[in-house]
Amino acid sequence: MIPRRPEHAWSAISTFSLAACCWCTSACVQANPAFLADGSLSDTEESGEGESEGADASGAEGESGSGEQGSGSETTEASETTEAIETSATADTGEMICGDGQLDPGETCDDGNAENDDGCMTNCLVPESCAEILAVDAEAASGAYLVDPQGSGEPWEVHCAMDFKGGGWTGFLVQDTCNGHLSSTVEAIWEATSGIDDACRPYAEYAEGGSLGYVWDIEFPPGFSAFFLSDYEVKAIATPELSYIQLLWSVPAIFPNGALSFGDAHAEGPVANWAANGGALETFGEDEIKPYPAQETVFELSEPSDTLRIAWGEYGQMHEGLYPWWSGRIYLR
Ligand SMILES: [Ca+2]
Ligand SMILES: [Ca+2]
Repeated sequence: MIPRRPEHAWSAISTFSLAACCWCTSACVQANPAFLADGSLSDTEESGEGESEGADASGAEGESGSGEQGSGSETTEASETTEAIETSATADTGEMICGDGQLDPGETCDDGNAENDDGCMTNCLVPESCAEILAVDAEAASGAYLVDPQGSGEPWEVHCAMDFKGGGWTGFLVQDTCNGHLSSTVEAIWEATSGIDDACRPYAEYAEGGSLGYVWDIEFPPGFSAFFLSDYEVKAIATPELSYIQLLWSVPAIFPNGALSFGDAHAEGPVANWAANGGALETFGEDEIKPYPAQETVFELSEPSDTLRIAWGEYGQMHEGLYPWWSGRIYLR
């Protein structure tokens, strides 16, 4: 099911207190708010192989381990044993023991098991990215993993692409930008009617001609130096022309063409662009959804960054606009 675009810019986000601020100035920044308060993802979520076991890193709070590493049956006994070892080790040497289910200095978690997909790795660190998981387990398979990129203390599920071009790619969904998983902001360079729909997707449009330009910055604190898009789709509002090859973030469109671009928010301009990547001749019909023209194509940044930027703009006389990320995943590494 495809949620409909709301009729009025802010109707879909009227429940958010910060909603109305962006009418005031062209430079105001709108936080992309928590949307699915229960942390659930939309129906676009892939089930994926390698389903995570649902365990989290709460073992970090000092619970005893699950005992999966050993015979697994005498949990209490195993716990008592490791506790004794721990006490002894601490008393004797102060050395940390990873895998004893106790949070020791130098550990950010210790769940006492041998799994790396549950938000606590076997080195007793909570992974911030799929690259960290691959570094711990070179044999890790592609699939669902729990990670905590922002150090929130609540690891959440991403898809790790472990067998694509070196592996270690962290793949997240548009919904992760407003359910508390990843911080993001939407900023108007050229302001138009805009908002965020009920599935967490920002959009901007003008109904009777004019210009619009927006940047959407998504923070990824572990840092990344390359990205690719997978099953990534864009939805038109009316009939935008994305034939402009954007070079600078500060110039989102040139009459009569618009643009859709991706890159490092700290750089001067994008490294991926709809028109430059083969979409120049693609035309959108009314409310049409199209795949980004370069899927599974790795785009390299000139230097590592911690913030991905998605930019879109339009400049023309017709009713035009865009949802720059309708569905699919973005993978960072
Ligand atoms: Ca420990
Ligand atoms: Ca684990």
